Amino acid sequence: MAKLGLIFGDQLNLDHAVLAALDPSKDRLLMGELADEASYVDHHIQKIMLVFSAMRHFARELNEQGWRLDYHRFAAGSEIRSFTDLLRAGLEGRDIDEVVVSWPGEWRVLEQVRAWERELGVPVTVLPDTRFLCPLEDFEGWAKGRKQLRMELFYRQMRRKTGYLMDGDEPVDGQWNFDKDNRKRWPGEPAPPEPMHFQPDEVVQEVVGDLAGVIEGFGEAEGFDWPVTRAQARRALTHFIDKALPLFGDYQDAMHDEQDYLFHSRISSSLNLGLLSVGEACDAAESAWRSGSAPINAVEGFIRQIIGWREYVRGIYWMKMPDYAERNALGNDQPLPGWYWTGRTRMHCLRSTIEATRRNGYAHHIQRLMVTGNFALLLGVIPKEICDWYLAVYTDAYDWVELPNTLGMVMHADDGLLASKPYAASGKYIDRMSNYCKGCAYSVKETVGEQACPFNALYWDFLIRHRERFEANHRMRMMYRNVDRKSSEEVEAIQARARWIKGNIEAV
Ligand code: FAD
Ligand code: DLZ
Ligand code: SF4
Repeated sequence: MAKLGLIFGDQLNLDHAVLAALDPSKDRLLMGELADEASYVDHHIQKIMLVFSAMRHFARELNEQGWRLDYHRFAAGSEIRSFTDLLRAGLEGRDIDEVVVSWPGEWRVLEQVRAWERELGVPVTVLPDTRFLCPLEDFEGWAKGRKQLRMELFYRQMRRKTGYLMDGDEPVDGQWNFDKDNRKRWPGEPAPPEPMHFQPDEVVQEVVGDLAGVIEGFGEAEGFDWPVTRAQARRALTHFIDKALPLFGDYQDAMHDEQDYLFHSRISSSLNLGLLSVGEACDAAESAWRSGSAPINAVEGFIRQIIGWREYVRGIYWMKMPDYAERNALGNDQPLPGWYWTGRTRMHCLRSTIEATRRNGYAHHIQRLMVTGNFALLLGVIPKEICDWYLAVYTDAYDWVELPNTLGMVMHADDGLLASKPYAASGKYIDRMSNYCKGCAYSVKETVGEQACPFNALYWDFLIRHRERFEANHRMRMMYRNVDRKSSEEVEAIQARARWIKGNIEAV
């Protein structure tokens, strides 16, 4: 009798609970490129190329380490479409007494796993996912009994637990958070470093061949340069730490229409596939600070994103699913504009961000939050539609991280569980943090009239529409004071402009 370990396509780490639990001399492993996984949303083509290529490389590594692995390659028309099909085929004709997996990255997949014992008649063990620092039970323990689940408090606990940037029980340099130093507009210099590009190797090219004519996906395949192996991911991390980390903090919130990455790390796809560990990313950043090659605002900001936000959103996801995905606290009813998929809008900030997303399968955090996200919030897009868009268009997108960021942080559809106030902003914010408005057909200074920046009327209309819900929020008091300064004629004109934008959204 033997065990069968199924390795999910985003858990490509050798420090894997399934590998630790199995014996390569008698147990077997199973992996599969699956039509259902490649099509549950209209993924960016680079995401599918990345996941399949990284899976094939990892399979090679497992073989080299002596594991007996059955690997199902993607084939159009294959009857093996889902994880359940894959497992059924893997069990056939074999004497398997236990299936072992590690906790998957999506509720949808966990539901399949939970049905296996009944459907396939085999005991199934689900082990923890070793790619995260905070076990799910620990997150629940932290959350229990708290009225508010503020990220900042969770983050401080994670700093204490991991020891990152700690001096005994106190944060180094006397502060937990240097965010106020991290809001500079990028003035055009210093030039950001070229990110490390990885030419598609023979494995990527083979995947491209297998997908040709079968899966088109969103976006462009041309220009694919993502790390597909652990060695490449480590080189990309080192490159970031040496070249970009020192200014990561200063320009963390900046945007520019000719700079797709500025000083961001581009490591999310590698972290989320298991090619890089959270520990090695944070160790490298802390070492840079200790050796004096990167300042504290950059290093603290970077570590906060990883041991703070990343672990926190995962905890929220698993604690609140499956109901979380259905939430629509603001009662949104607008469909997602079609140009989110094409970039064909006259609004330069949105066009530029969406075109870069089509080109790269990437946008950095502030573009996701304050451009594509903010517009969907102000317009009142149905949460499920905008969540599916975010889940599709980035190479780093998986439900556990995409959903809380979109539904919670951006859309406030969880009624403030994740963010104490909505990140609603007018065009003024975008103008302050980018050069987009200079190249735009609209005027950021105007609120009504044909040439007025659509963000402006939608922003005031959003505040007016949701007054009852938000006016008592002390963080929004100033916003409502500004609403109150508007005359009734101004309010009417704003609402008329907002109605026009909604009615003509495809032409905006
Ligand atoms: P950097 O800016 O260099 O940050 C370093 C790392 O911190 C990232 O690689 C990432 O692992 C982590 N991080 C930063 N912010 C967050 C965050 N809010 N939540 C979780 N991790 C964070 N990130 C994803 O990995 N997958 C997603 O599907 C995803 N969807 C998002 C959707 C929306 C609407 C928003 C606002 C944010 C989303 N994020 C998502 C978070 C963040 O935008 C990306 O992690 C980041 O842009 C990735 O680029 P980077 O590696 O250059 O990040
Ligand atoms: C995102 C993705 C894609 C595109 N394809 C596969 C696949 O073919 N096989 C696989 O095992 N995983 C894939 N994934 C990741 C899954 O959708 C899912 O997010 C994780 O497997 C859950 O841990
Ligand atoms: Fe975007 Fe408005 Fe600026 Fe145009 S004017 S780039 S729509 S914020």
